[in-house]
Order: sequence, then C-alpha cells, then structure tokens
Amino acid sequence: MEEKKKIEKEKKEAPIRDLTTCEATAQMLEKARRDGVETQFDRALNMKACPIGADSACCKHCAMGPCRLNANDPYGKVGVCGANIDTIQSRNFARMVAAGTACHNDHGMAMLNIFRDVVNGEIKDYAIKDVAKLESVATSIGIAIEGRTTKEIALDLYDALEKTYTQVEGEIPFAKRVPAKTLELWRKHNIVPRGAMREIMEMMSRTHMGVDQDYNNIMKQISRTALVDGWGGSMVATEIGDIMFGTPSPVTIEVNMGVLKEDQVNIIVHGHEPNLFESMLMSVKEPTLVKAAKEAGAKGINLVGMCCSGLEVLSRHGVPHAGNFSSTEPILVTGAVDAMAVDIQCIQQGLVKVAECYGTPLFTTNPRCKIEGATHLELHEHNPQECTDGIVIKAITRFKNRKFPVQIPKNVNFGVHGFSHEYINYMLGGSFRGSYTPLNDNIINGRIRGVAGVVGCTNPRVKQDWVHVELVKELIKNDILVVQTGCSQIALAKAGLTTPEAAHLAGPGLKEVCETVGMPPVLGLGACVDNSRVLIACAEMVKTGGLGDSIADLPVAGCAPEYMSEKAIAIGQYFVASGVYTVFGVTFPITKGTKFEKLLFEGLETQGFGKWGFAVDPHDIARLMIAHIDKKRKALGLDKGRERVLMDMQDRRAIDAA
Ligand code: SF4
Ligand code: MSK
Repeated sequence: MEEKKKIEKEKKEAPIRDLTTCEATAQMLEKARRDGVETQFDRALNMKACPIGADSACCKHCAMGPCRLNANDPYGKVGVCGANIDTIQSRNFARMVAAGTACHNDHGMAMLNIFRDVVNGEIKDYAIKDVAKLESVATSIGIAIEGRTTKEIALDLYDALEKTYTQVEGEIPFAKRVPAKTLELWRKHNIVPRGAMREIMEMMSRTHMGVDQDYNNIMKQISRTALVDGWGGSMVATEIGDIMFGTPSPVTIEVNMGVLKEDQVNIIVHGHEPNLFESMLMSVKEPTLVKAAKEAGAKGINLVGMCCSGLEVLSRHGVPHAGNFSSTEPILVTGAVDAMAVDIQCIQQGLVKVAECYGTPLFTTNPRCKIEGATHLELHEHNPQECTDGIVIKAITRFKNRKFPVQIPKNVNFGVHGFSHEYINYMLGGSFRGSYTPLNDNIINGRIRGVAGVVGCTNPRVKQDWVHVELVKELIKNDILVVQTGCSQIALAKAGLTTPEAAHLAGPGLKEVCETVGMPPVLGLGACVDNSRVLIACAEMVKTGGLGDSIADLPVAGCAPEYMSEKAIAIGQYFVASGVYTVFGVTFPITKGTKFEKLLFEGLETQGFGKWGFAVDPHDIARLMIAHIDKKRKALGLDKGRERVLMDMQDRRAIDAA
C-alpha cells in the first residue's frame, strides 16, 4: 500500500516541463497542482495504457470472448471463433476508421442541412457569403452556372452533395476532383466510395463476428470508408463552411492564453462546427449585451476560440485563438474564463470538473453531445442566438460575481493563418494567373524539396507540442514547405513559426521562395476537416503538371505526430489511400510482426497507394518523411543527390532566440 502511494506521488510530481513545451499551459498546470485540480496530464500519468489494447491483440466482438492474443507470439493462438491476429487487428483498425469517418461525415451533413435551410430561406441568421466559391464548387462537379441564379445553383449543389451521405450506388460527387490516374487505381481495386452511410454500414457489418475474415479484403473496405471521409464528408464540411461563412484568406492573429483579458468577460468556444461560433460572434456584438457587460464592470466581451472551432473562425473573422486540445482544461485554471461553450468532438468529459473548480459555466449546445454535469443550452439553427445570447448572459453574471483569483499567462504569439487552397493559388500565381505553376516549378527546380502536411492532435502521452515543433523545424530546414491543420497548427503558431519572418529558419531554397512571395514556411490551412484542402492542393499539383500523373507520384508526405483520435486514423487512412506516405507518432494501433502490419507499411505502396509509417521521435519522423520525398523526387528524375541537413547547435540557438 505504502509502495503504491509512493508511486502515485511520484507520478503526480512528474516535472511539468516534461509534460508540455507550451509555457502558458505549464504555468496553469503548476497552478492546478497547487489548487489540487486534476487535468488530462495527471490522468495520463495515472492511467497505464493497456498493452494488449495498444497492440490491438484483443477482440470483444462477441460473447464467446473477449479473446486476447499474445502480441509477442501473434500467430501462437487464435480467438474462440478461430479468428487470427490479422483478422482481429484489421477489424479493430477498420472500426476506428469507421468511427472517425462517421464523425467527419456527421459534421459535414449537419453543415449541408443548414445550407439547405439557408437556401430555402428557412434559416435567416446565416447566408451564402461567398458566391464565387459556390460557383467554383458547383462547376467542379459538373453543375452548370451560366445564366442561373445563386439559388438555382445552390439547390442543385445541395442535391448533388447530399449523395455524399445517402447514395446507395455510384461514385461520390467529389470523386470528380480526383486525378484521373488515382481514380483509375481506386476503380481497379473497387474502392471508390458510394455514400458514407452505405460505406460505414458495410464496414460495421463486415467487422461483425463471423463476417469478413480476410484482412486483405477488410483493407479494401477500410480504404473505401476512409475515402468517403476525405473526399466526402470532410470536403463537404470545408466547402459548405466556406460558401456560407467565407473562404479564409491570411490574417495576422494573436494566439495563446494571453489573449484572455482580466478586465473583460471572457467566452471560449471549443469544438468543431462553425455555426455555434458564427452565432456567438453576433451575440457578443449585440448592443444590449455589450451594455450589460459594461454595467457589470467589464470593459467589453472577449470572444476567443480553442481547438478546431477556433481554427474555423480565426482567419474568417480575426478571432484570437487560446490554444489546442491539451490546453482546454488548463485554460480554465486561469479563473478568467466566464463561460465555455462546446458543440461536438474532442470535448473531454474532464472539463466538467475543472470548470466546476473555478466556477466557470460549461455549456453543451448540440443534441449529439451532452455531458453529465454540464449545462445543456441547445442551439437551434432556426433561432441560434437564443442559445448564444443565453450563454453570454451567464458569462456576464459569472464575471460580475468572480470569486476566484485570476491568473492569466502573459504569453501571446502572432502568426499569419488562413491559407485556403484558393488563396495559395492566388498567392503564388497572382490574381490574373492564379495557379500552382510556381509551386510545381520551385519543386522541380529544387528550391522546394517537397511538401509535408503536419497535422492533428496533441496527446498527453507525449510532451505537448514538442514533437510538432521539432519536426516542422527540421522539415523547413530541409527546404520542405509545411502545410498544417488542426491542433498542430496552433502548436507551431505558439512557437512563432507561422510568420513570414520564420523564413530565416528555412533552408536556402525555401527561404528564397518565402521571401519572394512574403509567406511563412509553415502554412495554416484550418481545422481538422480542412485536411480536405490538402487533398485539393495535391490534386491541383498533379493537374498543374511536371510532378507525375497521380497523387502517389508527388514528392509529398504527411504526419500526425501527436495524434489521439479515431478521426486522425481515418484521416491518415484517406491520405494513404489517396497516395500519400503518412507517418504517425505516439503509438500505432496494430500488432508488430504481422501480415496486416506489412500490408499497411509496405503492401499498400506496392499496390500503387501511399503507405503508413511510424516513429515517435520527431527527428526519426523527419528522416522518414525526407527519405520518402527524396525517393519520389528520384522517381520523377528530379534527384540532385541532396543531403539531409541536420540542425547544428548554432541552428538550434538561432531557433531558440527566434
Ligand atoms: Fe473472440 Fe472471435 Fe468473438 Fe472476437 S469474434 S471475441 S475473436 S470469439
Ligand atoms: S480538434 S481531432 S484534437 S486536431 Fe480537431 Fe485537435 Fe485532433 Fe481534435
């Protein structure tokens, strides 16, 4: 017992600087310890990950089990039904992809439903803000726009995109955007997605006990399901979001916990769907509410974003961003948050307790995401401000009666964000000849070695932000242009690498390009659904020419170095199935030394797709990604025998001083 207590104490006293490189989060974790408040970092220390689950060597798909196989001797045993390790782990992996795909499609379908009601005039609070984007999306899937009204085009677009979810047979609409050779490969393997509902249903059915028990066959449905995420639900969410709320273009934004203001009513919106934030923006400007805040003694109402909700609005509206996933509990420790409103996805149940400790009202707003102990104030799209006004009123009351001492970290970083696919086109080619030609040319001439997508979550199983930042520094140093989404983007923003000035940390070729264009070496594209923008950029690079015929030919690679969610696994798989080498960190949910592992890490590439990679250390990840990019350059005849540049002490000092 004494020994157990000693271990617990040691865990609780793990040095905070080993848990995060985010200075503001570290300060709040120190305060949380003083206040006796627990966060995900403490829970991770106190929760030993189940090794059998981590290796995906267990199955609980029926009541003859649960069955667990020995990851050290994966073929030594089978489940009660006879299922072998490849069946068990491919089914488990498949269900992660199905869950992640379901999340993004659920989000996209909700956006599409709002769009339909906006077009029909039933929702008045939102509108079609970007008609040019509406027309370009419609054109991309063959809808005529000439001589037609916005409403006619929008109704046709709704009808077409609804098929992304409901279509029983036939290819999803955005399959039309896939480069011909990539699409041909998908057709050959029969993995072009039908509708998301069909694919997810089939995935769940095939992974039931006693159905599909050939890991190669399960793999095909894994890819088809993931593709209806990237080229389906996620892409619809991005495109409809842009059409209704505006396509992002770069703005300089403040990031980090220092965006909270002690003398103002602070409201945080956290989650994923942009409509909650859009309505909250209207509420915080409502003259009667601003007046009420002032009467309560506040200088104003300060609205800030977190996680992916924040990324949706940071460039559309210039709303400051307070931090990524792992900072959502620590920020409540400031005592300065007067209300937190959440919608769906990545909302930790642990928020309830932390919010309670600091008297912060926590509001759930979506019928698909209620949390025991949080106040549910539902947002109805037909009258959304009823909900958001109500939250602002509660926040003002909390400000007036603040009981807890306020301690806001001073950290504020500035970064340029909002590089939509459309803006990259314009930025590189100019308004009259917008194109990806300059990007392709600079890849061909070797100034830019390749492009890397560094995306995804933070995870308390590794030091927060550290892997993201170290990895990106090494990639840009090696002339690799980095595009980003999700919580990773905020990690780099806090590290100051999303400014044009960060170009001095890049290799000579990338630096020259960044300085000529005036862009950062790290381009933030948005929320996690906006990985679809990366797919569109890849398709555009193929279309522009000179870099092969399919996405698999491009000198590109992807990585989610601190991932935690099933959504991330779905994203990884749709990149792999689209042709991209994709490296994950932290842990990989499969058993080593198996045929299924070989399929994911080698076999898929042999079939013409991308493949998975895995490494935990950022420098190992960089090595894998750079080697892959060089391999693709060589295959394209662009190889000039470049050496990988390692950072020396002088470089590191320059980075630390930046
Ligand atoms: Fe065990 Fe087979 Fe049932 Fe899975 S499906 S729990 S391996 S008996
Ligand atoms: S919020 S899925 S922690 S990126 Fe999109 Fe961040 Fe990952 Fe959630």
